[in-house]
Amino acid sequence: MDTVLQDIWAGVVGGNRIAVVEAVQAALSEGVPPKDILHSGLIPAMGEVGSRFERGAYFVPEMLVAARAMKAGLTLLRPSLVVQNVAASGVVVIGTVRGDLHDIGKSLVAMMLEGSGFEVIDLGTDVPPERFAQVAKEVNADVIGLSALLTTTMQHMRSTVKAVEEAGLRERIRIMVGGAPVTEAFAKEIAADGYAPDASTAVALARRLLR
Ligand code: B1M
Repeated sequence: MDTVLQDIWAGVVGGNRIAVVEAVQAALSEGVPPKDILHSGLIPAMGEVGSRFERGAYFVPEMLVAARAMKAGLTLLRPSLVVQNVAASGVVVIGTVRGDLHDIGKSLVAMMLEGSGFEVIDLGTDVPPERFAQVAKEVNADVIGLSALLTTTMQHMRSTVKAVEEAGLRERIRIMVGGAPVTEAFAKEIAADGYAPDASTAVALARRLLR
């Protein structure tokens, strides 16, 4: 691995925000493509943090500082990811479902959608089902994007689909879902319109749903 990418990886795993900011800045000025910084530095580092948590080597505080360091890196990448702005392709209301505080994946998907010309309204984390429906109606959204990182909270995707149905919006608004525990089969089971495993597939899916 490139030294600078290794520094990014180590900075996130070690929860060292300043080291991550410096390494991402160095990578950008060395001309490392933002997608390499993301896919060979930041994202694998969070994977490592997750494995360390799973085997009891890390606890919540370590995950938290790693997440802060990753977010600082993402903030620097944002202008490069949102650079190829084209005409608005549609309106997406996105959020992490009720009870779930994980926001990095969702924010990355939001950033990539914005970079591909979508207008994105990001409702943040722990979003109640009715709020998705209410905002989607207010802004006349084309797509609602739901993210969940916990096997427990992914169940709230089902109640969100239901809330959108109950608000009388289901015919008009497409719903896409994603997040580590979510699968294509689960998306089908809850009657969502599509599932994407990562941020770039999410962009392709949103485009397809609008066609
Ligand atoms: Co949490 N956590 N966490 N955590 N955390 C996981 C998810 C976990 C897998 C760790 C582990 O055990 N290996 C585990 C879940 C187990 C399970 O349910 N199966 C877990 C747990 C257990 C918990 C707590 C319960 C821990 C506790 O308190 N005991 C707790 C729950 C809090 C809550 O939400 N109520 C908790 C808390 C936290 C922190 C707050 C400390 C922190 C989050 C900080 C933040 O987000 N601001 C945190 C973190 C950082 C993680 C890990 C390490 C990293 C998540 C991440 O940011 N990944 C995670 C382990 C892991 O994922 N390996 C873990 C990087 C990100 C780019 O990937 O989010 O998957 P991801 O997003 C991807 C795709 O999934 C997809 O595209 C993204 C980009 O490619 N995608 C979509 C995501 N949303 C999409 C939406 C789409 C389409 C694609 O369409 C709309």
